[in-house]
Amino acid sequence: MGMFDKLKSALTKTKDVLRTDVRDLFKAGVILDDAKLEEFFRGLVTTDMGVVAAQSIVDELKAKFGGRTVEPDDVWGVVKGKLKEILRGEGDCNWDVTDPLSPLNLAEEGPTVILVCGVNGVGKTTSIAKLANYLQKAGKKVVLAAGDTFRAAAVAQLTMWSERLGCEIVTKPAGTDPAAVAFEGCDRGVESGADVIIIDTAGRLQTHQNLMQELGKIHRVIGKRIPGAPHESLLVLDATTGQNGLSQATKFSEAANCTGIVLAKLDGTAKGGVVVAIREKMGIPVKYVGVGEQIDDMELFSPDDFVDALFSDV
Ligand SMILES: Nc1nc2c(ncn2[C@@H]2O[C@H](COP(=O)(O)OP(=O)(O)OP(=O)(O)O)[C@@H](O)[C@H]2O)c(=O)[nH]1
Ligand SMILES: [Mg+2]
Repeated sequence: MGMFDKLKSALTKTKDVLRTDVRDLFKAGVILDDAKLEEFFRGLVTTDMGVVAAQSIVDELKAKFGGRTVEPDDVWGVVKGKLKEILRGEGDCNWDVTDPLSPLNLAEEGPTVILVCGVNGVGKTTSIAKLANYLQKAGKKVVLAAGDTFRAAAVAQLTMWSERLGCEIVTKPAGTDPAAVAFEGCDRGVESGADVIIIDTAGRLQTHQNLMQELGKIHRVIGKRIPGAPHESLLVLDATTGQNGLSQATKFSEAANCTGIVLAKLDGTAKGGVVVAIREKMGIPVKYVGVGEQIDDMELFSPDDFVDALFSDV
C-alpha cells in the first residue's frame, strides 16, 4: 500500500463519521440552509476537530453558499481549503513530504538527540522503533537509550526492537535514574559516532508533579552532556483519546520543552479530526502520525495529504 492509501485506510473510522452524517447534506441542487449547516457542524465536531475549527468552516460555507443551491464539489472544495489553511498554521509544517526526516530538527554537528515522552501506553516505544527505522533507512546510525527504567518489560521491549532494527541500545537495570540512562545514551552516541540518539522514557501522568520534574531533569542532563540537546523533544499522544489527550500536552510541553507531536493510533479512531484541534490549541506541530502497529506504520504529517485522505470518497 502506498503512503496515501495507508493514511486513507487509517482514517476509515473518521471518514465513516463524515460519510454517514453528511454525505446527503450537499447534494447537487439542494439549498444550503441553516439546518443543513448545523448538521454538518455536528458531523465535524464528532470527529473531535473542536468547535472553533468546525465553526470557522461552517461560517465560510454560509458566507459563500448560504441560502443557495450548491454543487457538492464546490462545497467540499471550500471545506478542504479551510481545513488545509488551519492545519498549515504559520507554515511551520511545510516540510518536504518526500523526505520522512524533514520534520526533524537535526543537529548541525555531532549527534542529534531525540527525547520521547508521553502518558502511559500512548505509543512511545513503538513510535521510537518506527522513527529509528526511518532514520536507518536514510543511512543514519542510531543509538537507542532505554530510559524507561520503571518497568523491566519496557527495557525488554526496546531491546527487542533494537535487535530487529540492528541498532545499538543502552540499557541499565530497572530502578536506575532515567537521567543517568539518558546521559549514558548520549555518551555512547558520541563515542560511537552515531547520527541520532533516541531516548525512551517511562509513561507518566501529567498530574504527577514529581514525574514531570523527573522529565525536566532528563532534559537538562541531556543538555549538559551535549550542548543544545535534545534537538527534538517529541510528545506522543494517543489519537483514540481525541481532544481529552490535549490536556496532557501543556504540562508535558512545559516539562520537556516539546518541539513536536507524534499522534499515534490514528488508525483505531473515529476522532482523527483531533489533528485539527491540536493545531488550533497548541503551539507545537504534529510531525508524525502512527497508522498501525508495524514498524513502517508511521507517516510524516502533511496537512494536504491528511485533508485529501479524510475527504476522499466521502
Ligand atoms: N493501532 C495502532 N497501535 C499502536 C500504534 N502505536 C502503538 N500502538 C500499540 O499501542 C500499544 C502501546 O504501545 P507502546 O509503544 O508500548 O506505548 P508506550 O507509550 O511506550 O507505553 P508505556 O511505555 O507503557 O507507557 C502497543 O500494543 C502498540 O502496538 C499505532 O499507531 N496504531
Ligand atoms: Mg514504552
